Amino acid sequence: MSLKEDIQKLKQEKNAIILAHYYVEGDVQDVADFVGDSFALAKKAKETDAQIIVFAGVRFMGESAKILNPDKKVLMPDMNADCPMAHMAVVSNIRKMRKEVDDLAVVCYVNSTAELKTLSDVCVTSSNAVKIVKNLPHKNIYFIPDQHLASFVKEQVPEKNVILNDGYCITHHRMSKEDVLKAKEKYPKALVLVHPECKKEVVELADYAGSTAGILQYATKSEHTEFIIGTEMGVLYELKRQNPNKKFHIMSDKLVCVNMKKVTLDKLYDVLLHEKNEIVLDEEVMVKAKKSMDAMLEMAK
Ligand code: CIZ
Ligand code: SF4
Repeated sequence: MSLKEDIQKLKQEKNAIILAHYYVEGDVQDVADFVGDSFALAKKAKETDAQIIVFAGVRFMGESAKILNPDKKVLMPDMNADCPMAHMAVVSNIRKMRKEVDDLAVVCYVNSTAELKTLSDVCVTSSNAVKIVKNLPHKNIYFIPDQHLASFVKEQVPEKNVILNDGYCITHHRMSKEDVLKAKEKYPKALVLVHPECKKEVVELADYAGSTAGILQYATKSEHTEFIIGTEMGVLYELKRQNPNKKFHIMSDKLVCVNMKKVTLDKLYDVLLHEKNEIVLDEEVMVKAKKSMDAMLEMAK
């Protein structure tokens, strides 16, 4: 039997489900029960009846699945697959901001540690950040940790005072205006679709900016047949699968998230077999973080 078949068999025996992010390798996406962006995966994690969730993604995603399913086992193929941006907000700054700014909501991108979520009023993903910030009753919004998604939201919701933090995604942050122009020169007929984790100078040159799910939907519905993609290159696998007759070019070879690529089929099989690398969180952290995750799920409806 092949490794993929072994994984399928083990999954059934153990009543396990595999959730995979678009950014992991294609062969890992192949064994998943569901592939999606972090928002869709968080919702799936909440709906499942499976006893074990294997999360093919980075640590904050596994933590979010655990927060929404405290009674389930959440296993990570590689515990070192962690997102640097998830740690890029300072607890004392959040506390200071709460003291100093009236009528303030702390809005936390889900790409963040469980601890940061406990200090926030509501979580958001790139799919729902604009909608949620728009609908919050507060005038002032401290958006953590990503400065670029914050700046994208600020632009879309000018009626709010969105205060930026200095975090960023090390993968998307690598893209510059020059990378967009170079790609456009190479593929002049292609539309440019980017993730709002990219810098403002990149988003400004794009035909569309949105979450990975948004990019997929845009490319699939569009009458255009050629696209330059400004997000992690793993998403090309699903773009091509859904649109075999369209052409997709990655904006730059630098768009690789090394942490997502730590997830491999071998590791996935091993953690499922031995039920190891379980996400364990402090009870109080889980309860507090769940409040901001639940607030997101409610407000995004
Ligand atoms: O950069 C990431 O990790 C993204 C875009 C996650 C997600 O699906 O929102
Ligand atoms: Fe983190 Fe960026 Fe990798 Fe996403 S792509 S997991 S935000 S480093």
